[in-house]
Amino acid sequence: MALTAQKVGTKPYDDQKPGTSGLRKAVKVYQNQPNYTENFIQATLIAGVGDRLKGSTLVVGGDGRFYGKEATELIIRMCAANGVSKLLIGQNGLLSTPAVSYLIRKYQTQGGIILTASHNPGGPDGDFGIKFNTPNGGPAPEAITNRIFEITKSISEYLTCPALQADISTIGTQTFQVDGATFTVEILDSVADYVTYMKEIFNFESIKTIVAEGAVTPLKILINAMHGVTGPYVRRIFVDELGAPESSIINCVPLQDFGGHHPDPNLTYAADLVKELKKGQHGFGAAFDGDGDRNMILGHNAFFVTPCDSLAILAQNLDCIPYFQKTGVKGYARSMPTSGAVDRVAKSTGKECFEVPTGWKFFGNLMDAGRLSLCGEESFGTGSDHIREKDGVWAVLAWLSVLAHTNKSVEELLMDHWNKFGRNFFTRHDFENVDTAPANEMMANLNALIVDPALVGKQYSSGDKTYTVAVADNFSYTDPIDNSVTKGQGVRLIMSDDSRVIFRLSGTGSSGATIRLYIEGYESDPAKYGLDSQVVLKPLIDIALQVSQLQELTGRTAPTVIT
Ligand code: G16
Repeated sequence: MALTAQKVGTKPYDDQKPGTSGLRKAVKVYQNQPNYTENFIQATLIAGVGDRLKGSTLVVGGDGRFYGKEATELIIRMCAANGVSKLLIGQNGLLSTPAVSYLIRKYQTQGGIILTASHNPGGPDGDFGIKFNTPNGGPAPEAITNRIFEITKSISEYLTCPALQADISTIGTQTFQVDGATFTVEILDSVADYVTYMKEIFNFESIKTIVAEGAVTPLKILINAMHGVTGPYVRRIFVDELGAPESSIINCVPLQDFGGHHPDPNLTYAADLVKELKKGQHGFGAAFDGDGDRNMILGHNAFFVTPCDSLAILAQNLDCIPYFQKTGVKGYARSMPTSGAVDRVAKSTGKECFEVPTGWKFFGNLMDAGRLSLCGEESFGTGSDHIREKDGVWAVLAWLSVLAHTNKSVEELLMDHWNKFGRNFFTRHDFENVDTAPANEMMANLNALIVDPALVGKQYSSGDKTYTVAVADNFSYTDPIDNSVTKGQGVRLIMSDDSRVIFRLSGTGSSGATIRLYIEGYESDPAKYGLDSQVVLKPLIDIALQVSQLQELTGRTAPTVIT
């Protein structure tokens, strides 16, 4: 059937500024406002693909959350009308964020659109999100997201092809004639390409020696997909390929509302995994977020590996992974609030180590320039230059590779690291859904405080500890590759012993403000390595609350989440 594109008039919205990772809003914001989604998609196509739009190929996929199917169908119609030649779409619209990144790279497309609000809750009363990734497979840099925002503020029309009906449930190719040009929709097996790639990166035979049913040195694992998009990937990789028993995987059916839970792999929201691991029957546990880019690693008895330590452990052991045997290890990076544990490994291995703002998009340039192999963030993101997104399943396969290679337990690997480098204690306290005005006031006060020359050298005491402020600033980053400057990325008080207190407002929430308080303290006394980080860091936490007046301003007496 011959189809025609149409121009549809629309009115702009003033709130479509992408945050840390795409536009995240309540589902109702997208659903109940005329053309809200269409406007953002049209702006994304213009700003993200621009001159290359006509005849382009794009990847489209998401984490299966509520409203994803409607948005996928809408994107198909709009791409057809905008002159895109081909879309590669995961079956039923399902693709993990790392899988989208890989497909963009593998098929050399002009980018991709990811439909996810990541770890935010889903369902009709939850959140939805739209994110554009560039041809390198990574999240769009700020130059593009700022341009998207500019376009959304003045958009007056979008293009669509209302009569086009594609079936996204059946694997295969469908073609349409739109204004005389061929438009192709290819529905892919959501997991096949990604699984093949993981088999190239890792030595599956080695991992099998510990996880396969009947293995000689068995490690009982429990992998929790939290009803996010990773379910089918987890089943195919851990059960079908690695031979782990069916009982090793849980919550593997993707649900539109993630079973009513918060699909965020941390000690609070993955409490069911923690509870199960505490029974002492498993040696390894892991969970992923809704779109599969985050991971949490636990050892025996739910021994918690902070994402900061996870990065450092992997940094030290990458050599056992075939991918890095081939590419070599170029350098490491972490986001600014992430602890300096990996910096200590970098120092000992003589590699470069970069500190970037929060947001995976800041790692891409370094990877493309061949200076970065492994990076991570305290927000449960770990990944490498195999793609340009963080990758939860990859992180678990990397951990299992290290466990199989070293024949050590998770806890032993951590103890080895602390014994060699000392322990960077780290915690993050989140105060979620705080009123915006007091949160902004707190940040304004802190910004005023750090420019006071009297602050450097000032001493703060709590309990038996006294700290002297050595550096006070708001983190600013100059990208070493393109020299772009990103300012205002978090207020830091760095103490003379390198302890740090950092304040930031989250850029991924959808209502109110979320204050993130990051605390890091270093200990080189082996007697303290086994202590609870909340106990060790209490003096710094108290000082942070005292300096910021967080409780007085927000009325919050306790964080909503502690990691
Ligand atoms: C996103 C970004 C991450 C970032 C995280 C936290 O994660 O991809 O790079 O660290 O947000 O951001 P914020 O502290 O601003 O909330 P995800 O998993 O939500 O895409």
